[in-house]
Amino acid sequence: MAHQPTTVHRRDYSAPDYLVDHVALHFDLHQEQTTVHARLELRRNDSDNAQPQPLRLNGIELELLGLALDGVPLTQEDYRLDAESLTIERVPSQCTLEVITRIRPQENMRLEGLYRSGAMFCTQCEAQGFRRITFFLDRPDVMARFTTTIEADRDRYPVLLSNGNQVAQGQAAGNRHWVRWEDPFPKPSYLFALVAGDLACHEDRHVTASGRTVRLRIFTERENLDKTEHAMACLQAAMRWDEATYDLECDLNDYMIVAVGDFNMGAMENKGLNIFNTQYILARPETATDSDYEDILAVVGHEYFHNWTGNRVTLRDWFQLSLKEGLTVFREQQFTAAMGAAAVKRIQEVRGLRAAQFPEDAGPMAHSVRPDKYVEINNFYTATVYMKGAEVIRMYHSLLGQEGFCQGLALYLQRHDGQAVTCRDFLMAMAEANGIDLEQFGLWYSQAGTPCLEVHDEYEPGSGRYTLHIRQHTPATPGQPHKQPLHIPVIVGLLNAEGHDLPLRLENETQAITTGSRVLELRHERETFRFLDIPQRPIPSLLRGFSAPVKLDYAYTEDQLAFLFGHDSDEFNRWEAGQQLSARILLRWVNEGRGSIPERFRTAFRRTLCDTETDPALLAEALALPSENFLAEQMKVIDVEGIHIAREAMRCNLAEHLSEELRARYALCVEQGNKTENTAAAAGYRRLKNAVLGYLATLQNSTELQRCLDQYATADNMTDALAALALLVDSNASEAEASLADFYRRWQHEPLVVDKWLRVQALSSRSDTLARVIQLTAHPAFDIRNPNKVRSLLGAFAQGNPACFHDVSGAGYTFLADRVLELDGINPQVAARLVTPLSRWGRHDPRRSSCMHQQLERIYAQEGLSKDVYEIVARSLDRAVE
Ligand code: B3K
Ligand code: ZN
Repeated sequence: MAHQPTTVHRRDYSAPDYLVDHVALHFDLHQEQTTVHARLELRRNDSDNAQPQPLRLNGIELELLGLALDGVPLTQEDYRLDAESLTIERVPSQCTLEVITRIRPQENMRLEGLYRSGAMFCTQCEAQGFRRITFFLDRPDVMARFTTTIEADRDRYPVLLSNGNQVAQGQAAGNRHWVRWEDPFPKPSYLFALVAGDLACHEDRHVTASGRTVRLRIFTERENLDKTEHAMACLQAAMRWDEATYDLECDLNDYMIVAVGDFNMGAMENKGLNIFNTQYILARPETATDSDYEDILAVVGHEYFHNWTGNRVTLRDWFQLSLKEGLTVFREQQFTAAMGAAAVKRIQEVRGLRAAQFPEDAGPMAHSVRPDKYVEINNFYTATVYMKGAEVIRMYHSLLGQEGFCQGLALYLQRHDGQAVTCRDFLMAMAEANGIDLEQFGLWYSQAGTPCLEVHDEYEPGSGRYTLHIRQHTPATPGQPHKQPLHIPVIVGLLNAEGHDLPLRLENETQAITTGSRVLELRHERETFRFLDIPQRPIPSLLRGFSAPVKLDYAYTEDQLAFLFGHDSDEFNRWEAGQQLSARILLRWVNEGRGSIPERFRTAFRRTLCDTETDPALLAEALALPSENFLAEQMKVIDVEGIHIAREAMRCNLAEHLSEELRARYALCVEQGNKTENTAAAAGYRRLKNAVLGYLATLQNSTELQRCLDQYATADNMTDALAALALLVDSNASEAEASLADFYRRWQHEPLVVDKWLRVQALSSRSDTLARVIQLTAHPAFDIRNPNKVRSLLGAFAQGNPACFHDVSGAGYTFLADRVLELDGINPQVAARLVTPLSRWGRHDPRRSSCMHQQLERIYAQEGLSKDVYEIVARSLDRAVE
């Protein structure tokens, strides 16, 4: 690395020197180039200051064609231009600046700013893409009213969209036309959006609680119009839910969504004009799985909820990112839970948190929910900011209850509507609306690392006293050697020998809480809670619903875990006990050599398998063994092979012993699935059926192989077809090739289905997987410029297939580093995501860790590395980023 890119620090924040009241944009879109004419109405922010600051506008890779101040053209002596900005030394305290720039969207492979996806133009401005469109005060605390005129060829781009309301349109010379949009709400530039294309539209409407009609439109390429039903229903459901839950209505007459095939992330909440990755909009049962349907509900909801938590009230600076993201993820979680299967949702959230955020918090990239510094802000759209951020919001909710939380949110939105604010403003609103002190709670924003709770208990039979001792401890993280105790809500219940919740009365209380659970609030390093009138030694059910993002250490016996797995009234903790129990056995096998499966575990597993009362989707979660990545996190030095072998052995062993029960359950799921009309119920049966099929396939006999082939051949939905295909690919059976070829032939014209075809091969545990992935990078179906393809093939391989990626030869690491370097010249944002698995080098055995380290060094030494990749690699190698 020739020079070190600069680091931005949170402590250096200062208010903008200038504000933009209004901006008029005119886009002239052509195939080879686009001209952008911007008219900025500027005002000095510090007008009392006698020494006015120069006007400095952000701008990257823009060709400046013209500049005029209050109508007077400026010459080169009047301004300074460098690679990232345009500076004018003196401007009047109120003025109009006109800027004409030329950009080349068709060459934009970074997919930031204005770019092309297929035959259309679209934008992505968050976090700092707007500065690639025109010179601007591209920071979230500068909120302007936007008027946008788009001019383009009438045939190629009949649809021209931007934020707000369409206010005018007309024809222009040369078969061109134009449309003008006006956004009534002031907004930061990161929420600006533009789309131009030959798009089809699915239109519907929503009548708000107060009786206003909002026109809803989802735009896609024509061939995808038949896949927008579900997304539309999700949008309407989200609108109703936010009205019913938080009394928040859509504030626009028009709400538009556009689905594009080339997108760096999931979706973007641009005001009134959301732009989505096609993955989170398009679905038909034949092309999308049940989990795709669920993801669409979550992401459509998420972007809609941002309209209040993010857009109406926005961020002062990018360090506050979790203010909108953590809060909006939490709102999305509440919404999807309300739409069905709350416990399954919670399990998946916690699985995700443990798979992505816990390792981040324990590695070189560890940062707090409100980070203190960054080199490239796009690197901080992390699991910590999003997922741990949502857990922080959930803890407010646990402490305040739904009503108190609602009051706090209402105060926050009312107090800060139209403003750009901080995480602290949110905390103050929550505290004031509820009349409580949340100062200590604020540490959740500034302290990185996953706290650990060590719990001990004592029971005094004579007096009926049961005592919980809880000690909290947060390990050091880079730059934060010492941690302070946090304010942590721990929801607990106590089970008697029959498995029922005991009434809970703490010392000094006159009445017991009879609902079974209660919130214990930790504030000090050590806390003691003494419960009275406990008739017998109870089994504690701790951290119900995963009430805080912490690790729990309580010396459960395996019998107790099996008991909780069978009886806990908290569905999350039932699942959790099962996971802890199987993890315990598996880790024992890894460390001490394989033994037999304890009878109590097999019995518990059988009971789950034969349970016909519980939601089948929940049973599927309970039958799934902890992932290899989860098990890896529990080890000091990760034993990749040992974990893989132990986990496969346990799956086989369970299948061999319970093959009758598995077959019966498979048949029952098929039968029940065929009978039901209800799509959610049918999805539940499918999930359980495919979990069961996974066990049966480990038997590797011809009956089970045939079962997979039959399911693949007869499936009328993608969920069943893909589940069977994945098992066939894993099985090494000769038929697998034919199925893969069949799948590709059938779906090669559906990019999202081709993504699944790539992913299923990248995730295969077969020993030739790396060779196959390498081959696939040369297949016409793969395109390194398309982020979905990169994530499906390369991302899935490096993150989701530890056994193959960590092949002891180190070939997986070299391959990944090569792809990172190749992609860095094309799309740095996606390249930086791809490098993350290498950053965990410190967790592996000496041989692997030195191979991984070597590849990081190789990337680091590359000339002209992007800021994005540089930052991740430098931090991973512990090279100071100050
Ligand atoms: N706010 C966007 C993420 C933008 C990422 C920029 N690198 C999507 C979301 O969280 O809703
Ligand atoms: Zn978001």
